[in-house]
Amino acid sequence: MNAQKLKKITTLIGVPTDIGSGLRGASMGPEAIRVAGLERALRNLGLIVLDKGNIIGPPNPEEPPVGGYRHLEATIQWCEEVRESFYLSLVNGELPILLGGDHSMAIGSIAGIGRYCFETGKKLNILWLDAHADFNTADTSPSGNIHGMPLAIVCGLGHPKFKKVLNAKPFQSISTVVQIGVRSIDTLEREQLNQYPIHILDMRMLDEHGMRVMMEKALNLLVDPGAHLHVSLDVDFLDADIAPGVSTPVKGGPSYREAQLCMEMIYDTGCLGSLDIMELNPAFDERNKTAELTVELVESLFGKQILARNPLH
Ligand SMILES: [Mn+2]
Repeated sequence: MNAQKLKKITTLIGVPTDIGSGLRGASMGPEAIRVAGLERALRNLGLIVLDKGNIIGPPNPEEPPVGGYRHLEATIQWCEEVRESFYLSLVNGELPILLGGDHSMAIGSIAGIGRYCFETGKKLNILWLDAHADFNTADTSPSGNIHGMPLAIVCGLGHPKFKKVLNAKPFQSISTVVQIGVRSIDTLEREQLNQYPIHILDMRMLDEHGMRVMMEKALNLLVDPGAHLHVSLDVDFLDADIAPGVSTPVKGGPSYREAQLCMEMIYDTGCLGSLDIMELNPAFDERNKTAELTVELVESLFGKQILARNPLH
């Protein structure tokens, strides 16, 4: 239990776009999370919170795919802005939190983290919490929506133009990737995923062994003093019944308590280095309840506990 190692200054970076999604609305995510009280919640935990406002990028052109990708150029423009903000925040010794925005923007955050890791000689370990594997490329994606592709792209697959976004070669820094909560994978995506050394702890494994055992396994792989730990949280990780405010809900996900345990166990490691909060879609939410639930989870991720725990137990 080394939670005191967590950085004290967090930076909120709003990325209001749904350019990588098949449905509109995630562009309203950053404001919904702010309205749900994220900044106040983090301050109450003793953190210094710098809200940098929103990144500005091109509007959603709502065009069909070209060469298997929808909105490739505009997505790259957004991701380059995200990359710069994330990199700067890390160089300043802060813990950046991306307020998405659809999940394609994780290409930008991970590009920034990758550059920071490359320059500081750290390994980059990623925990990807999501109902989907996000490992499509143009060859495997049924839709061309880039929010189904970010993990494949940061692993070096996808259109060559993404190499420009990933100028610091984060895939050279990426050491370990663990996915938890996966319950929806496209057929060709599965074949592509099987060729990469990604640890997938899917819902079947969660059902059989429980969240505690799965998180112990994940954190054993991810926690390393010489590594930066990035958590990419897609809100559709959560069961669709408790988190309706997403573009692509999938039933049969982690419950409220399972998700809380997941967050608390990450906090206990003291190793969280950066966070994406992705795919919150207020257009599908009910009175902002998914945003409020997300804030509660992030509180646990930053140390809110029911009781102060004795580290020996
Ligand atoms: Mn996702």
